[in-house]
Amino acid sequence: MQPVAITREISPAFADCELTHQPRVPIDMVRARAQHEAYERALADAGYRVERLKSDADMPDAVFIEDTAIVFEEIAVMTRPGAVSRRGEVPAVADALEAHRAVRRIEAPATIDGGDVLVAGRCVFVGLSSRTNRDAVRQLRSLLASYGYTICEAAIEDCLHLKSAVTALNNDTLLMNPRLVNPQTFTGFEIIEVDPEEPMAANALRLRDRILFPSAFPRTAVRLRANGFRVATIDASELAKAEGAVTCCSLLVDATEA
Ligand code: CIR
Repeated sequence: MQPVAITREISPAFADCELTHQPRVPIDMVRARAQHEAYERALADAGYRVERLKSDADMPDAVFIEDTAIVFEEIAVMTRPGAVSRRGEVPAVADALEAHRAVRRIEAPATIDGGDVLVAGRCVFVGLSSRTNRDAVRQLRSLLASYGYTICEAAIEDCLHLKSAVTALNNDTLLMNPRLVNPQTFTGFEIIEVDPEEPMAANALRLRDRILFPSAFPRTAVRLRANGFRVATIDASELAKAEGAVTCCSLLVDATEA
C-alpha cells in the first residue's frame, strides 16, 4: 500500500514562530509557501500520498508537524511540545493519525518535541533539550515497552533538537555533526559526518528510496552520494529562517503496518 506523508499548511502567523538559536529575520511568505509546496511535491515524487492539514493564526509553527507526534510501526505517540505556544497544534494531528495508528499520549509534566526523537530500526534515541525532559523519556519507554525498542537518552549542545545534530539515513547509518552530539552515544552505527563548513547539514529526511536534503548543503550532499545514497535536493531556505529543516515538515506513515 502507498505510504502517507502528513504535512501541515504554513500558518498566516508564521513570522511569529518560536526562535531559540537564531535571530528573527523577515520571512518571505510567498517563497516559504512555494518551498513548502516543492517539499510536498518531492514527497509525492518519492511515492507518498500527501495529506495536508489546515493550520491557523494561533499556531505559528504548525508547519513543523514532526514535533507533534512520533509515528512507530505499532502506535503513534502524541507529544506534549516543549514550547507552550505549540501545544494547540497537537489535537488536529491526533485526529489525522487515528486513521492510521492506535494513538497514545505523552502527559504532563513531561514535555517532548518529535524533533528530539530519532528512530533507527529498533533503536530510539531521545535528545534531552530545552524542549524535551526525562519524564518524557520515561513515558515513551513505558508506551513502547511491549514492542521491543531500546530507548537511549542523548545529550545535545548548541542546537534546538537532536535531529538538528543527527538523523538516520537507513537503519544502520547516521548523518551527524559530531560537534553537536557525542558520537559515542551511537555505538554500532555507521556515521557519516557533515562537511565541517556545513554545520547545520545533519538534518536529512529518509524516504523509501532516497534522501531528501536541503540544497543549501552541497558539500554534505556529495558525501551522501559518495556513500551510495540517492539524494533529492530542495530549497528550504525560508523554512530554515524559522529554525525548521526537512524532517520537521512531515510525519511519515508507512501504510504497511496500519
Ligand atoms: C520551533 O522553535 O519550535 C520552530 N520554530 C522550529 C521547529 C523545528 N522542528 C524540528 O526541527 N523538528
